Amino acid sequence: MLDNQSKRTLTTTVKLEEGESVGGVFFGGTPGDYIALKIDGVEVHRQNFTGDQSFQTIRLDGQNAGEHQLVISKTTPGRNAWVDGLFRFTATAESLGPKIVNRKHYKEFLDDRYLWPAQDPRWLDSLQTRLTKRWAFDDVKFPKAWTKQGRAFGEGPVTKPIAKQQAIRGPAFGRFVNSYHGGDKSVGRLESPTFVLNGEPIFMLVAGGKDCNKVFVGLEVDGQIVQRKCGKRDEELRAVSLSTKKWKNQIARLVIVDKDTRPWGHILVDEIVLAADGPSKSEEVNRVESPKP
Ligand SMILES: [Ca+2]
Repeated sequence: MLDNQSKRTLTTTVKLEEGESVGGVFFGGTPGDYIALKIDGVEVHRQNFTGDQSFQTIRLDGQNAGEHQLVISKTTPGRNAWVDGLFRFTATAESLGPKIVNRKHYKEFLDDRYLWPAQDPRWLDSLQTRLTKRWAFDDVKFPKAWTKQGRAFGEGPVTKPIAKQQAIRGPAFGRFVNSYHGGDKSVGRLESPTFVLNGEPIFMLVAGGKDCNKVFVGLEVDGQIVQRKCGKRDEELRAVSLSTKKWKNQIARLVIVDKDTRPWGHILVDEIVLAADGPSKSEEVNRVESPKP
């Protein structure tokens, strides 16, 4: 962590090979703060801090091989900016993974989030070919068209444990859904908008209580919960998947339910993705183009 209370600008030298970038994460900062790469004092890539209190990815692409200056600039005296885990790496859009059809792909996708800023067009392009839907829960409010009942889920996704909640482990990134608002005794429900199942799996991170009848993420088809997942009575976000094959072409929605008032009556959810339809990379030889619904 860098607490640069006293200095307004930190500069260090970094030698980059052809095609290398500097990665890392930042947390906080105030609007106007930034991290940048320069060559001979001329800026070649800058990322501005937005002041959002959640983890965001740093990615600064070098220009040619050679010596660059890495600059962290803090504009507001007395306000901190946190920058951590800076590293050199080579990642091209081509190296981004294939369509997410298994848990290994999903975990690679989770790792990729540390390399690509959320708004990087190459990252967004790659997601378009890999995913049909993604709910990252990284905004202050719940995603558009999701509905909420009860008070357990609070006013929106959070960045950290609430009150006396234990530390949260696993690949939490940015914000996530947490039904611990008001403690275990509170209840609530979140519902996604409806969507057509394409037969591909749905992946997500889940933690919290293990009574899947009372606290779970469910796939609802025709008003029935046809699949459900819950936690393991701890706060570790684990990758789980819901198969949708049996209900292909049917209309469904996801529900996140907390109707448990007992100890461990809460659930955490993050990073829900629906794999893209169409063939995966290994099947592309026989690819037939079909219009997206
Ligand atoms: Ca509860």
